[in-house]
Amino acid sequence: MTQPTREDRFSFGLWTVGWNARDPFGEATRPPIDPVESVHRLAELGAYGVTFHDDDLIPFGTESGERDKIIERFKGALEETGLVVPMATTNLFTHPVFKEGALTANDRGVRRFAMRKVMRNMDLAAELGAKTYVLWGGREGAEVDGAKDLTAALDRFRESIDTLAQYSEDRGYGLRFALEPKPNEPRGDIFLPTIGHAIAFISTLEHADLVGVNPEVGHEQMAGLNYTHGIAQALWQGKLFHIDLNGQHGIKYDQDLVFGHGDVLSAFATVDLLEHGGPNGGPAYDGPRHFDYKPLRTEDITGVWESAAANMRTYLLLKERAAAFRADPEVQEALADAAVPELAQPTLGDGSYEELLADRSAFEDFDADAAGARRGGQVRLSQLAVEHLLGARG
Ligand code: GLT
Ligand code: MN
Ligand code: MN
Repeated sequence: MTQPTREDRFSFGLWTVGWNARDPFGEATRPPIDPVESVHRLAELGAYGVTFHDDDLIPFGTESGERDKIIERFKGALEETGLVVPMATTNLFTHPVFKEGALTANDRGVRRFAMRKVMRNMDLAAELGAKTYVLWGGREGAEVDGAKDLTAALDRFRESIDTLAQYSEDRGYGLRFALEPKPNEPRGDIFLPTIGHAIAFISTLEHADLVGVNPEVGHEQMAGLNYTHGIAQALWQGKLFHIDLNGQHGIKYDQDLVFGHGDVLSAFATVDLLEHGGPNGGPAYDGPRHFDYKPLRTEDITGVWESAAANMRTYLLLKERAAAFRADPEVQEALADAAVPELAQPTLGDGSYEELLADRSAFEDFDADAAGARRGGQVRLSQLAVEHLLGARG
């Protein structure tokens, strides 16, 4: 059960295993990996999909004849291995041209270039069968508030995303777009910093139905937020179009650790939600389980593939533990004791406040002190989760 198969729908970005470990303080510690090699290794390890930025596959500035050859070779690797491309994205952050922003740069020429760069890679994404197009606006933001017209930036963001969605529709690509929030890094402050900001922004779009979110574990945790709560809201609003799983230890730089190698209790809750929906059976996620992590800089190439395998194995272990947790009669009893199932019951009796006003037991005769003194039962539930996670039960 902890051996990944295609049915588990695990996918990886080329930029994850392919990261050569250059960081702001030091040189690369590993040689680059040929994307074709990554496709083969990921397939052997049991992944079903590979994702990429345009520049991960085709280095920035490659002339078109060479570009075609690279694409053909990549397609060959996909055919040989059966790996699919469920998602693609654009690098709008590495080249100096994007230092002040891409789709929201002050410089209109940069914005127009950024838009064309996205459109060109959407053509390739559609050709390779991708269903989701991720937009991570790492350079969309500012360090100096006075250097950016903040509301105009949101206008330009909206204009770009609506245009890209229209382009996908007109070309029959059928792509759905997933905005990836992040609070900061590389910009001092990034626009649409959290899941909540992104979902609120999406509601203003002309093509709101085609746009959702791609929340990353570490990005929400960098903002001190509860990732599982965030994706639950995205699911509830039908906006969880894609997901970036990884690990993070609290509020600090973006660690991009292996999934579960940060806040493991939170990872347990995340897998439980993704696999089972809420305890009262809310919607579960049916998209790819995509890992966006970085193999530690200390590792050599062996460590790279070990870490890729670790993401999948950790997910499957947590899935197993979450299923055991749900199936445990004592957990069922503890859930009932903590009144968890009761929340699924509407607050109103017949849907009107008239019934509520007429019900003396709801207010006049309600014993608030008794309700306030009621047993919580939550510690027991928490301990049962910890014990399942530690393999101490079933
Ligand atoms: C970049 C970022 C990730 C995004 C990628 C998509 S690129 O590595 O740190 O979180 O998902 O553009
Ligand atoms: Mn990250
Ligand atoms: Mn990500």
